[in-house]
This record gives sequence, C-alpha cells and structure tokens, in this order.
Amino acid sequence: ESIPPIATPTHDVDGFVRQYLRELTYTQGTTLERASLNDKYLALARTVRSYLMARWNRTMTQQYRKQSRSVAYLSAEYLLGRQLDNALIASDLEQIAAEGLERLGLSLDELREAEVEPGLGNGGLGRLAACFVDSLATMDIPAIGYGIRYEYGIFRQTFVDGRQVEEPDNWLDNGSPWEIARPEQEVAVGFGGHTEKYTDDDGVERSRWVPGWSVLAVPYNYMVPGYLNGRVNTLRLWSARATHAFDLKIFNYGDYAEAVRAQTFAENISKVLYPEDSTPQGKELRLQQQYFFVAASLRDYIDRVLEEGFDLHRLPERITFQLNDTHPVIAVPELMRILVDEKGFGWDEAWEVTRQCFAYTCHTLLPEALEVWPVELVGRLLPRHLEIIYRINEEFLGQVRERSGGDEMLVRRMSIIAEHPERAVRMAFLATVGAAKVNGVAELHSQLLRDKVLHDFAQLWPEKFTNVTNGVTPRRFVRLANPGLSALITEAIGDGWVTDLERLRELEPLADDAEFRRRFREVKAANKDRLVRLLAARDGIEIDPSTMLDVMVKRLHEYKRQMLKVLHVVTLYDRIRSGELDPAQVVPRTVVFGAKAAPGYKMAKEIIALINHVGAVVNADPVVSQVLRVAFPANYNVTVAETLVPAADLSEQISLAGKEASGTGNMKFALNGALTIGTDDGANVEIRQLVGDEHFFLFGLTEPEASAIQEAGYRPAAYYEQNPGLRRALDLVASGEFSGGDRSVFEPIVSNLLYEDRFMVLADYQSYVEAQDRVEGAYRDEDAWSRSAVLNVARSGFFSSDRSMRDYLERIWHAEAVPVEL
Ligand code: DL6
Repeated sequence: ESIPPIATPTHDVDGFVRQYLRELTYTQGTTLERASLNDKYLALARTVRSYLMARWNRTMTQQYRKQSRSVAYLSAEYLLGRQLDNALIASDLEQIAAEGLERLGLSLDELREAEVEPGLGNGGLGRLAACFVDSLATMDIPAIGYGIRYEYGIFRQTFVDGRQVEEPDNWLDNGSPWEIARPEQEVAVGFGGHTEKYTDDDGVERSRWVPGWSVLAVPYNYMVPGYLNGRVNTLRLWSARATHAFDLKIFNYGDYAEAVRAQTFAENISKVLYPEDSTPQGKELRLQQQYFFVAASLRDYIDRVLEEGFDLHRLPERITFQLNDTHPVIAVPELMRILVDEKGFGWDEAWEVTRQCFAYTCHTLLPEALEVWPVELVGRLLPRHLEIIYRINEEFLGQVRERSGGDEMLVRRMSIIAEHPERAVRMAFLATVGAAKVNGVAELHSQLLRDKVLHDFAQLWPEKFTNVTNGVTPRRFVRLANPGLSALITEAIGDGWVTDLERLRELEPLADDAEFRRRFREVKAANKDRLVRLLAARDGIEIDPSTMLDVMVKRLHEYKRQMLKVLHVVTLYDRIRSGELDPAQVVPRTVVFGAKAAPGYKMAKEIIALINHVGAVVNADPVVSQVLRVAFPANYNVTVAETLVPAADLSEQISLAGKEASGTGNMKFALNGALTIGTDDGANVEIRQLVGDEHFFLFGLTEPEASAIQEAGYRPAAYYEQNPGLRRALDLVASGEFSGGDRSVFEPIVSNLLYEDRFMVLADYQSYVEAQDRVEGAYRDEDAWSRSAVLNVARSGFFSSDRSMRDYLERIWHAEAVPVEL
C-alpha cells in the first residue's frame, strides 16, 4: 500500500530523453558513445513501449473486471509491418521522439530503419488480420488476436539471374523489443496416440484421448495499441518448446545430436511460416501448426474465463472465435472435445455452445485453396478429433437427408468427408457447419460463395451467410505511410478522418479547387522522390520520378495475372521498336512490380523470371527506355509498400473476374490517390461504384462472361490467331528476345498461355491494352488526372478496416465498445 504507483514517463521531450537514456543504460547496458545502431533502436523501442505499458496493464485489468463480450481472432498469419512507427503515432510521441533523439544527436529516421519487420504472413490475408487487430483496439473493442510466433517469417526474396531465390527470414536475430514472453503461462498441446472408451463415476460411457506425444506452447504477448484512445489490446503468438529440453543421459553418453532430437522435433512446429507443403512431411507439419496454435488459444481463453467462475454453458454470451480462413478450423472439434470429454457436457449441449461460438471468414474462390486434410493424417495426428468430425458429419448429413427427402447426390456433395481422390476432411465444409455465421470478404465474393462454392450450404442455411467487405487501417496506410497527404487532408478537414475515414468525403469539393489539386500533386511528387531514394539505397534501382508510376504489387499467382501486365509491357516495347509508336508521343512510364512466389509454385517463379528478363531488355534499349522502364525490387514487404503505395499513379488490379476474393492493395492505392485499372473483381467492384466510372479504368470479362466462355470451351489459341498485337507480343517472348536468343527458356509460359490459360489472359488482352491506351490519354491531362485522384481519396473512406469492424460487430459478433477508463 505504501508503494506509490510507478509513473509513466512524462509526455514531453525531457521525459522522453530521460527514459531513453535509462533504457540505453540499464536495459541495453551501454552508453550513447558505445551503442550500436541496434542498441539505439532497441532503447528507442523500449522507451516508446514504456509509454504504452501502463495502458496495456489497465486494459487487461479492466477487461477481467468487466467481463464484457469480446472477440478472439484466430489467424495463422499476422503480417504486422514495423511496430515502432505505429506505436509512435498511437501514443502521440512522433514529434517528441524526433526532438528528443535530436537532442541526443540521433536521428529518428535512421533508427526506424533498424527495425526488421515481422513477416508472419504471406500477403493479403495476414495483412488483413493485422489491420483488423489495429481497428479493434482503436474502436475500443475488447479483443485478443491469437496466432503463431514463427521463428522464420515469409522468406527473404533475392534474384539470381532474374530468378527468385529464397533466403530465411531470421527476423528475431537481433531480438524483438515488442514481445513479452510468458513462459509461466505455457500450455501443453497433445498429438497422436489413441482414443479409448471408459465408464465414468456416474456410469456414463465416455471417450477420451490419450495423446502419444506433446509439445509446450509458450505465449508471447504483443501490444496492439489503439490510436490515441488509451487502449492496448493483446496479440498472443505461440511458440513451440519441447516438453523435455534435452535428454541428459543420452547427452552424457556422448550422442549429442540424439540428445536434442526431441527438442528439434517439437520446436519445428513454430519454426517457419507455411513450410513447403508439397511433401507429405511438410503437409503434416502444417496441420500440426494449425492444431498447435488453436489448441493453445482455446485452452488459454477457456482457462481464463473459468478462473472467473464463468459457466461454460454461457460461453457464446462472452466470445466469438473468428476463424480467419480454414487454417484454424480444427478449433471446432477441439472445443467439442474439451466440452464433451473434459467438461462432461452432453453431445447436443456441447454442439449448441460450439456452433454459437464460431464464425468463419472464407478468403478464396479457388477450389485448390480450400484446405482438405487426408483422413489418414488427421486420424494419426488427432484421432479423437477425427471421431468427433465423423460424428458432426453424421448428424449433419442426417439433417440433409431429412430435409432433402434422401437426396444422396446432395448428401455426397455436402459431406464434410470427401471420398475422392482420397478420403479427406473438407475444412471449409466443417467450418460452415460448425459456425454461426459465414462471410465472404467483398460483395461479389460473398455472392459467389452463395451461388457457387458453398451453394448447397447457402440453400440450407441462407441466414448463415453474410458479407463483410475488407478494409485497411488508415493509421498505417495513410497517416503513417503518407505524411504529406495526411497533413494536406488534416489542414482541409481537420484530423477526425484518422478514426472516421468516411469524413474524407468532405474533400470532394476540393477536387474542383485548382490550388488544392496543385498541392496534391506536390505531395505525390514528394512521395515519388521518397521512393526514388528508397529504391536507390535499398536495391540500386534508378527510377525517374517524372514518369507515370504504374504499380503492380501482390503475391505472384496466375489468377492475379502479372502475365497480362508483362504482355502489355512487351506490346509497348514492340510498338515503339517497330516504329508504330513514336516515343515522343508516348507518356513515359515506370512499371513497378513487387511479388513473391510460393517456393514450390513453378509457373509463378517462371513468371518472375520473365518479368526480370523483359525488364532487363526494356531498360537496356536506348530508345524504349526513354519512355518505358521496368523496376522489380526484390523482397516486397509491408515496409516497402508504405513508400511505394503513396507514390503510385496507377494501381494494377487485373485478376480474372471471379477469382480475387477481395484484394486490399486495391484499397490502399485508391486511398492514396492512385487511379485503378481493373477488372470487375473482388472489391474493385465496390471501389469503382464508389469512386465513379469516370475515375476508374475498367476492362475485361465479367464473371458471368468468363464462366460462359469456359463452359462453352475456352480456346486461348483462337485469340492469338485473331489478334495481331497479341500474336506479336507472344511471338517475341517465344522467339528468345528476352532470353538471349534461347527459345526454350520461356516456352513453358507460352505453351501454357496458348493451350491452357486457365485465367484467360489472352481473352482479356485486347480489352486491357485498350484500357491502357485510355490511361495514357487521361494522364496527359495532368489537372484532370489529379482531380480524379483527389476524388479517389475522397470517396474511398468506406475501405477503412474500422468500417469492416463495425460490419463484423453488427452482423456477426454483437460486441460493444468498452472504453478504457483512464
Ligand atoms: O481477405 C484478405 C485477402 C483477400 O483480399 C484476397 O483477395 C485473397 O486472395 C486472400 N486470400 C488468401 C487465402 N488463400 N488463398 N488463395 O490469401 O485474402
């Protein structure tokens, strides 16, 4: 009682400097003179953290006390991006830190560069999870994120001879100041073994699981600060540890490798993000990862509510477990197992609770991206879960039979267990059956889920299906990434937009104000200069900031159609070289690509090589390079996006209609004043509707048109035969023009396009090239272009992840904001 509360450092330059020196001296154990860059960065991160710590503790204490309804977001990926900058703006310390460091002769800009971003995700899905936890905290929603603390995140990409080479992402090498380990809260997670039946003390027949081996899940907590609201939520990432570190007896006997075998084996589980899953071992590890983090998270959450004396029968009143895609879906049988086997619930009451606790977000339309797990594998790793899945399926199919009058075709189509090509658990079906709500991530996507992918389920339970269009956090992707635009907006309409993005609408009249447009262009130009400096320093790439910046950044996948963009570049190259286009008449442009291909995805890696080879030839051509250049910085990540997106003029969102669930890059570009060239796919549809047709370059087949052509029998070669421009472009690639005369190098790409072309690149080529011609025409009128760009910003407020959260809250979670009392 007599110990006074420990004060947070004062919110001014003096307080900051004092705290910084304390961290440097007492935590880092060094002095200003001796400190390395990493020492200085770590001391800075800890200083900022110390300002947030009291808020974090307060948030947790109040959460316990209030027992409010909350949300647990279960996601195998969180693509967080750098933490320091976000923590600085959330705690309103940017200015103070810059001045404080300057007083010490240090530079904030230099120190922020020392942070290695945690790349714990592949792309949009993981970045969405990061945006969502940011919005939940900012909107004062009691929420926790659960995931995996991968020791190695998404690989570091380099190019050798234009080909992708993967290197390990050892992001933890210098230590992470943003995590707090809680080894005392570790949880054991079982695997393998067998199940057995027994009779309990009341004479009831029960089942139980006797795992064959187990690992420990050690939680690491990360702060998720709300923007200037005093709330700091928690992201809890699990790391795997062996139950017995190593065997001393074997060690003493001299077999050192064997002594640590168990440890290595167990710790593999959280070693790498999505290990290569083309081998059976890789696939098994991935299922282990999924069960590992889900089991630890459910245990963690349930133990916590039980500690409060909460009755598990009422669990759905307290929590929604949001399943981010199918990766965490094994949580459904796990909760059933806990309730039935451990807590003595009857099957039906356990099912009632379970069904109400889960909600499932689907993020794809590609059949091959819907996870299935071989029954053999599930039975071996999780035998009790397989029994539970069988029973869930049996009862569900009983219901289907009853409703359909015994339609066995329907029963087979809807079964959670697929029979071909091998018996396997369809995780999306398990999720759909086990969840109270199922949502897609854009209007079109949700419609296609109902009409196609999950059609039978939507017929059975129409009320279960809903849409929540994705969003992105305006804190990171405007306020932080684009300080120039942020200042301009704030000067015009005040700073309320940072947490209420729809207010950007107030900018609309300014689109007609010549002075505002001029200042807007000034900001864009400054952002381009910033990008020029980044690419020069990071990649040794030179780009000309006076050119139109045409950007395509996203994971490399055939459905996203980087190939279509390459064909456009080849077409421009060809037209200029052949004299069809007078270089003096061409709008100079720099095409920037950023993309990683999954290590086992051969065609995607070929396309990367093609981009680099085309780029090399284009950039070396003395005539063409005057007006067209290609830049492909390796290792595109969140940090690069933060500089690239604000600089872009043109945003390429060119997937085949009906294939991109939503896209979120498309939203970031529009919000930063790039115009989109895009198909009617994913959230592009909503972007176009909001910004207006005249400010968006639409091209390509619609989803029904593409489906109709496919059904009638798509023959890509016919497009090649009938379209001279396309023929010339493909012939150039086939001729060895971009592979030193070697015709074999890109032959697989050319053949694939001519004879398969699953994503209809050739069918959309002409329409795309014409849309690009319209882009050129529009860009020539600088003032009209900037008017469209301003309107893109003003009309994109809908794409805030805060709005996505509001939709989830209203349609799925039904939780409420609980402001943290200061
Ligand atoms: O919902 C986030 C993000 C969407 O914006 C993308 O359109 C979608 O491709 C992505 N989905 C996935 C899941 N796997 N696949 N394919 O990453 O989710």
